Amino acid sequence: MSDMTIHKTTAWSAGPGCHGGCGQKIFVKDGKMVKIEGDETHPWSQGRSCPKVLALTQYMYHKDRITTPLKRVGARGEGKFVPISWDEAFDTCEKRMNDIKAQYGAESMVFAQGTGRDIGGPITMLCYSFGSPNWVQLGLSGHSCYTPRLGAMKAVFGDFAVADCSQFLEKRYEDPEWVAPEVIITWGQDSTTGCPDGFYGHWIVDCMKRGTKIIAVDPRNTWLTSRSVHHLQLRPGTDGALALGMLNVIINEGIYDKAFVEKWVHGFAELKERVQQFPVERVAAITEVPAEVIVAAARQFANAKQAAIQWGVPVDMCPDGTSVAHAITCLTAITGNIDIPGGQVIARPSNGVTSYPFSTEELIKLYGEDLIKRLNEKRVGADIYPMVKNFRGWAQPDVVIDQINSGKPYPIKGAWIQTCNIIGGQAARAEFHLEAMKKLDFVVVVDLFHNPTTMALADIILPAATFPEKDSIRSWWVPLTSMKKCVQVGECKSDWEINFEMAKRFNPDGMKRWGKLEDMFDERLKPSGLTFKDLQHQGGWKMPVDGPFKPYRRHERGLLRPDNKPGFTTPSGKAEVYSQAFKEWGLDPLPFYTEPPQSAVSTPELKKKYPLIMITGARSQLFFHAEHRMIPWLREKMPDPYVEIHPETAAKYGIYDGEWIHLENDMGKIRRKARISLKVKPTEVHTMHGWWLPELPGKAPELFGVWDYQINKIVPGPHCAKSGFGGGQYKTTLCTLSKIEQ
Ligand SMILES: Nc1nc2c(c(=O)[nH]1)N[C@H]1C(S)=C(S)[C@@H](COP(=O)(O)OP(=O)(O)OC[C@H]3O[C@@H](n4cnc5c(=O)[nH]c(N)nc54)[C@H](O)[C@@H]3O)O[C@H]1N2
Ligand SMILES: Nc1nc2c(c(=O)[nH]1)N[C@H]1C(S)=C(S)[C@@H](COP(=O)(O)OP(=O)(O)OC[C@H]3O[C@@H](n4cnc5c(=O)[nH]c(N)nc54)[C@H](O)[C@@H]3O)O[C@H]1N2
Ligand SMILES: [Mo]
Repeated sequence: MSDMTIHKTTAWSAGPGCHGGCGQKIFVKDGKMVKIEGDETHPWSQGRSCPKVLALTQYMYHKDRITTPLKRVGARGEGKFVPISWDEAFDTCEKRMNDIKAQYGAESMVFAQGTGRDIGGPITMLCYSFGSPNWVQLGLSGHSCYTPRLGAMKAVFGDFAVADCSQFLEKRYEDPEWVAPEVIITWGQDSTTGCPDGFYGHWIVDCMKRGTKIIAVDPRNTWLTSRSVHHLQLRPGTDGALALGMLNVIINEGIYDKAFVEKWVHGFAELKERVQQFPVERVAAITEVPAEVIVAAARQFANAKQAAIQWGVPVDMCPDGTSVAHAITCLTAITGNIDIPGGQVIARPSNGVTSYPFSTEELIKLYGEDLIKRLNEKRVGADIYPMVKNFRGWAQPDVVIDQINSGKPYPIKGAWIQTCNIIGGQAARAEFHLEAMKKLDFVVVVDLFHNPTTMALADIILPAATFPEKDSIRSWWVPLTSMKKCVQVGECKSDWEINFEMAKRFNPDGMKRWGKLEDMFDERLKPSGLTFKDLQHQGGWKMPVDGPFKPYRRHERGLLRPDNKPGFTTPSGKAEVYSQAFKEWGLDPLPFYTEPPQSAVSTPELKKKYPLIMITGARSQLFFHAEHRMIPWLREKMPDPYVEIHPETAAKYGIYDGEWIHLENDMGKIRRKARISLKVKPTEVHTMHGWWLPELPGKAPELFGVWDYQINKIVPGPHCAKSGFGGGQYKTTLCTLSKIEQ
């Protein structure tokens, strides 16, 4: 044991794969990680770990891990790759990408990422250094993850906000300024399972232990819904109507926060008028939630002294997800639950640090309007969707894939894919995506394992590092943290190292101010007054001190706005339930409701043919999306993909528990093991996404069984959102069940 060393770092990205942020202790012996344990001194995670972190040794040292750059030698899909040196890999990427740029323009390369890992920084650095505006979560229909929620909050409050579980205070629950929310609405989020978006599920449990009551909005029964005071078990995708109905109750009963509305809310009269279209009986009919439950929940939320809402990706995946998020944000605004202890706490990147200037706002600040103008001229979808243009520098994913197909208005010829498995999990209508992407001239995938996307498409594969193998910084809300490299596996490099090298090749002038990566971290960290080394010396994390980055009541103290006047960072300085930003972007300034594109109302004939509503992708603690199926400790706990079926439904279809069946609709069918379960209503089924079987042959057409098991083969696109953001049909597709003929 004598030579064992312990290194503290932050878990984020490869390994657990997650949105991360928890403090971990890495035990290293003879240059290898031998054990990992939660860091009990870390203010966010307080020593906790999830199964994916605990299985990390199996992940890092897995026999199938890719540990050198690879070059494809056979035809695409044949699965033949040979190891090459980093020099050859970098040179090849540089040459092939420059060829595309010379022939078609830089915009003909797209830079595709998956969810919010440590990637927004490295990938935009590379994308903009190459000169392309097309940074995109490719395949994620409607960019229906987080972006709609962020957009709505930005429009209403000018800032983002999250449920206050004391996470912005170093002393946490012991801090005298904090009070527990009387009520937390968990709205389409099972945070105890997924710890999504810089929020930890155990915080909600900690609050419950301190008196918080839960109102759960979820079509399924979960651990959390079973402990709620009200479970609003709505029909999937009808959240917008529910929120508008709750607003109707709160406004018409006069139980909103009158003083706050008077002083701080812009457009209340217009909102009041709008919600009259949503009397509770109508909403009950749309959502299938009994009217008295809607009324009781609305009253409990509004009458609480302080109350919070913690919401999840199903909100974004509703049709017009941005508007659904807008409606829910209005609930917070009119009850005065913003910027107060135990309410919705304004969340800004820690100490004003961001890992790279990738928000439109910051890019303008740094490089001027010109760059943005130039990028927006070519950004895919910006001409169609003003919000794509003005809010976040994404290209619109559904439009990108159509453009890869059509070549109009300009051809797309290459893709740099980093942290995403487009074919195995991220993309709706996965086969359509594969067929389109096969047309690309050059595809790079930066990943850790082979998967259906690497097999089907990659010309070059670059091996990425897990979190104990990398240096980085993280400022997703608080605390500001550093990640410290303490081991090396094979020749793997971090996404930062890879993209830093490539960005220098494409943009030597712009990148020359940073000799090495750490110089860039130091520059980014400047607002915090710390260098990368300082941050590490003080234990790897820093909580915010009083000012614009620490709660509460910052709007009253003039700490939010750049002009230092009291108020929110909106045009009116108020919480804009009637959003001037939306209006300017040609969108409805008030929240509205859109029926799911497939339903008894929208498509009665289809509903007869496919009577079941298929909810997909409720998270499991064992896997992150399409990852981890090759990790023995995790797979052992869930060997087979299953579908939850209500006993009445199973009886109707003559299906027994454990039987392999097909889930089917006009797009095709995939296999699932039946799990008879009271978690779902008789009218609905639920199954997880991201299934492919690493133990099956990887070459095309098998692609690890992806077409037998990947649910997104039968999840349609395109999206359904006037803003361009929201409305992937991941939670609302219709299907039926059928027997597998032996
Ligand atoms: N372990 C693990 N953690 C993860 C992930 C993972 O794959 N594995 N993924 C990460 C990512 S990228 C994300 S976006 C988050 C997602 O995590 P969450 O935001 O929690 O979203 P889901 O797990 O999809 O669904 C949460 C709950 O919403 C319910 N639901 C389904 N459809 C609807 C609907 O139409 N309306 C309402 N109100 N509820 C509905 C589901 O039944 C489920 O219980 O998790 C992140 N964390
Ligand atoms: N049916 C259905 N489909 C869904 C959803 C759903 O609810 N239902 N949810 C959607 C949502 S919300 C999202 S965000 C997307 C997520 O989609 P993705 O983010 O694409 O999800 P993953 O399957 O985890 O693929 C990530 C890939 O990146 C690799 N990877 C992990 N960490 C790192 C890293 O640090 N560096 C590099 N270079 N590679 C890394 C992994 O090995 C894996 O191959 O999926 C969407 N797909
Ligand atoms: Mo997501």
